[in-house]
Amino acid sequence: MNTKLYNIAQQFALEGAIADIKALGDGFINDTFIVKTEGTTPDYILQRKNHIVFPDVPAMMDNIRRVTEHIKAKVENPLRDTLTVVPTTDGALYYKDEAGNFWAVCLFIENTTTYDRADSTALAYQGGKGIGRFQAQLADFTEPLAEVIKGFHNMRYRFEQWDEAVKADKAGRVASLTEEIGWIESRREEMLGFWSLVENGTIPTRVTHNDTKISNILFDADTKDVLCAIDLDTVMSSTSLNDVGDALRSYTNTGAEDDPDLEKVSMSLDMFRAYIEGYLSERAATLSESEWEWLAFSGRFITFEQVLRFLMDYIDGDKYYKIKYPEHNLVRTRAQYKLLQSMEEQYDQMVAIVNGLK
Ligand code: GN1
Ligand code: MG
Repeated sequence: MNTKLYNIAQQFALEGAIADIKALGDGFINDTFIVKTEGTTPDYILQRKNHIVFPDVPAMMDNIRRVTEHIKAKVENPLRDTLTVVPTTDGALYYKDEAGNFWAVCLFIENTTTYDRADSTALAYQGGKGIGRFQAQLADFTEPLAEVIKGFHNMRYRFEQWDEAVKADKAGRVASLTEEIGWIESRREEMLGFWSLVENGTIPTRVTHNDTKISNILFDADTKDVLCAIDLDTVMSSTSLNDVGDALRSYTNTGAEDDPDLEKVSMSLDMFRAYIEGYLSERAATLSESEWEWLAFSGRFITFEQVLRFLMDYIDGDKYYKIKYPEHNLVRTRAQYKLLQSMEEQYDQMVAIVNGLK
């Protein structure tokens, strides 16, 4: 066992003796480990929170604590139906090590599964239901939440960052990206047009998850029913459409997010219908007219944003997302763009499905 990790885990108020610590999952931002304990005591998730991406980890952990406590008060099984933050032995929500890294722990929820890809419409339905329920549970959470990443899904702010990145051309890659940059520029007006509806309040702002890809959702291992949303780092005020859009980007893709084979990438209308049906099973009664109207578009919006973010990181010299090989962010950009095009081609059908469910 890695003694450094062991010493960090020991800072937290864990039940039982640590038996093993292993790396877990494939997050793009944080480093995640599972801490196994001996015997029947619970296991734990230990994370090094990326403090470059999240400049105020204490505020982020406080968001997570308040939101999970709010949910716990409403559910049947508070230790299973949402995350449980485990404090340090001093009662803090995080531990800062000597190197300045921030660490946090939550309870590992037994007998659960995660997926990288939706392999059935039943799973997509469950995923939609899970996020719909999450938003419904937090509909009466009225305390302000810290904005943990400035302008996270704010398209106007994203375009400011984009303009700076293209101008600075830090990695000297802009000249080779004429076509890809054109993909962004040709949609600038349309995407900002949508965002202005959020800015002027036509589309309401609520407490949302903001990172709803399938791997951030926990399912029951036996029933395959959705259990809860995990990775609550980006819980903030936003439009609930962003949660739907980011999930559609993930669940409806017939290929991988970073598929090098673009033939495999497209949007599945069946998955789209299933996700939306699941979401509406929890949210149909409380959606505003404007949310209904832009529900299908949300998939295009967040997929576009992801094309922009991957390409911007490639232009910046790969500073934000973890990459597995040098061109990874460019491969991601192209695969997400293929998905965006597929959504654009099928947009009339997406709208018809939403209208049929109204
Ligand atoms: C990151 O943290 P993770 O791997 O769940 C990113 C999301 C992106 C996603 C792309 C804080 O999610 O916004 O959509 O990668 N999270 C952050 O897969 O930037
Ligand atoms: Mg995350």
